[in-house]
Amino acid sequence: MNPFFKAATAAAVIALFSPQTVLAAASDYVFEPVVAEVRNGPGSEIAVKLIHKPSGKAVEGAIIIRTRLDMSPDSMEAMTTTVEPTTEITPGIYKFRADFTMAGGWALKLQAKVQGEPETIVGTVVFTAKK
Ligand SMILES: [Cu+2]
Repeated sequence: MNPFFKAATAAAVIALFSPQTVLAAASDYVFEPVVAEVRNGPGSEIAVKLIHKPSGKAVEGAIIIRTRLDMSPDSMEAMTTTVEPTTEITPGIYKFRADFTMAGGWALKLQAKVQGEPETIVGTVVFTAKK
């Protein structure tokens, strides 16, 4: 194999497996709060929208595969609480019931699958729980 061809092949392989190539598609999606200020206390309703950034459209039918709710915005990452999806269906909006245990900033960390997108969508939405 001549050296030039060898280098070109190596470059093509790097391009194929580069993490940036993979991230480009998943990063087309962003989670946003429907309302960022929420009620502090158990059973508080919170909701997020999933937006496909290039089109600006809400994404329907995403499957939320993982959630974590913690107080990392207030430097209390170890403080977590339960968060459960509700059965209520509004297209493009994903609703949860959260048991807030403290007023302040809470981060809802999400992983989701979207049809036609092989990569897992990862996002963080910050809510402020108020009395
Ligand atoms: Cu806390």
